[in-house]
Amino acid sequence: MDQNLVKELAAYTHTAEKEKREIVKITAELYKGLTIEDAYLIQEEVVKQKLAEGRKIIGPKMGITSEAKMKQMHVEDPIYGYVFDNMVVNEGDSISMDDYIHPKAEPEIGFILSKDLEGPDVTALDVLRATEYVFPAIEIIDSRYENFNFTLPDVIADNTSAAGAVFGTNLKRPDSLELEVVGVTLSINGEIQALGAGAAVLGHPANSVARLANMLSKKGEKVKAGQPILSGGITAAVKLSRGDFVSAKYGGLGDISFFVK
Ligand code: OOG
Ligand code: MG
Repeated sequence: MDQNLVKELAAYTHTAEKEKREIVKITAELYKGLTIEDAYLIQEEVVKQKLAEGRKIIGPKMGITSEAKMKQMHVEDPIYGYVFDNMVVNEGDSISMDDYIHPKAEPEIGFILSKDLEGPDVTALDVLRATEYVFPAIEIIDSRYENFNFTLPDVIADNTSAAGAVFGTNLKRPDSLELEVVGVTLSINGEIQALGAGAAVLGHPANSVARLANMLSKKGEKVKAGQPILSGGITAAVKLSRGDFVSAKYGGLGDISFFVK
């Protein structure tokens, strides 16, 4: 793919993100033949542009790792993107609807590794052996595309809709839990809107982190120790509105919450 086009399409999604403005998906008109490989080149360019603007990568995220998400978004394969410093929301804090286009929240299980993981043959067992802590998280996604309408390459080129992340501080050792049977409810104003269990994420959330390591190895990168890693939405994402109190409650991993103003 032409390097100028990569830059242009990266600026297309990145500018929409900064201006909190909806755009038409790339594959509708601008570049109908966008492939997944092209899309990751665009994502890399988005990352470069953000770093050049002084943003910092906090950690990687996996997406489209559960059946609930595949069905909701009409796409079928796991993808990765990055959470940046300006996306982090502290537990119990408020976000403002003004900072987003049409945000949604999804409960996830986070990982922190004590050693780097390098693909291409990383297994869930390798991930669990390298995991220092797991923690509860809520991801705030905000596709820059109209109505969250996208193909897989479109959403990859949009840094997988990354817009916010609440990392819970209730850290647990991975061997103190059976992550696949950790249940979670996501509530808005005290009413359960979505529920699931860790197994929804590729059978076990550690499979998702293994997949991340194996995908990153294609570009010679590793999953790094110390970074919080989002393993992907367990349930469908829930639309947010002003005045919402959003809380996720996990079996054995505690609760996290935030407000929407
Ligand atoms: C894409 C991001 C998916 C997840 O956890 O599945 C994602 C989207 O749904 O807009 O972060
Ligand atoms: Mg997510």
